[in-house]
Amino acid sequence: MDNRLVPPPTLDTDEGRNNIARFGLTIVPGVLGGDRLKRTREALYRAAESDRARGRMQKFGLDYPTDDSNQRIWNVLSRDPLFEDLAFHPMAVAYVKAVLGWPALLGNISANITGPGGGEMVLHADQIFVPEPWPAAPQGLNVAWCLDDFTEANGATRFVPGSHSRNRPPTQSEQALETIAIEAEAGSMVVFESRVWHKTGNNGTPSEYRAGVFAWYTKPIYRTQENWFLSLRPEVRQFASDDALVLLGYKTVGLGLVNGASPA
Ligand SMILES: O=C(O)CCC(=O)C(=O)O
Ligand SMILES: [Fe+2]
Repeated sequence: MDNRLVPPPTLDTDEGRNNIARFGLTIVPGVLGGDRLKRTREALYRAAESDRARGRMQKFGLDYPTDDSNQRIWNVLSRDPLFEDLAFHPMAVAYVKAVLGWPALLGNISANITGPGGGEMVLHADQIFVPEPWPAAPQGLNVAWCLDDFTEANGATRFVPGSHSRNRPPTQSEQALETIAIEAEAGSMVVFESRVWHKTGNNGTPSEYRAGVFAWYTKPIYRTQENWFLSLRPEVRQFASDDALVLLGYKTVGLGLVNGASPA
């Protein structure tokens, strides 16, 4: 009997799809490495530092209201082209197509940095806005890019094993359920479907920061969390691939039309 709660990392996409069906998630190791990982990490920490210096530091609605210890950097797509490479990474898009179907939308791509003493987040499922009863299939997919190692100690995302199969959000009393850390090396992608109950962990380390970039995709009937038409840096659309235009809502069928036709 295989009692694993978190599947071992795999580069095999069929195995990854099976992992998502069975565990709610899969870990893809070493997608970013070497200089690319270093530069992406530096770009994120630079954006975070700039937000702090300009008094633009933000948090997330699902952080506890009394806790400002985690820093959210919204819409990283508009902060540096390196994040376009994450949002539209062929491996991420392949999982989106396999799990959600196509077309799909990029709801947002934002980062969460937790530092020493950083607090945990409210336990939630990302498809919180979907009216109940939930359809039998996930309505979204989150691709978490680990720019630092994600460890139990430094606040790795934690989840409730099997929660995706409950097909509903957690209740108040279920906030206290036991969670497991999703540990993954820097450069990994953690792909989890939108019904998984999860949260940022507590960062109990004296000096470690844990940066994750969360690319959130949905089926195309849902409104994007970020309003790309207002906030996207124009070059992203100008140089976007066909898949990226679909994900941003510029190339569309049936919904989001301009005078009855796809805008791009
Ligand atoms: O920071 C984390 O580990 C989790 C973030 C998260 O749950 C989210 O962005 O929806
Ligand atoms: Fe989440």
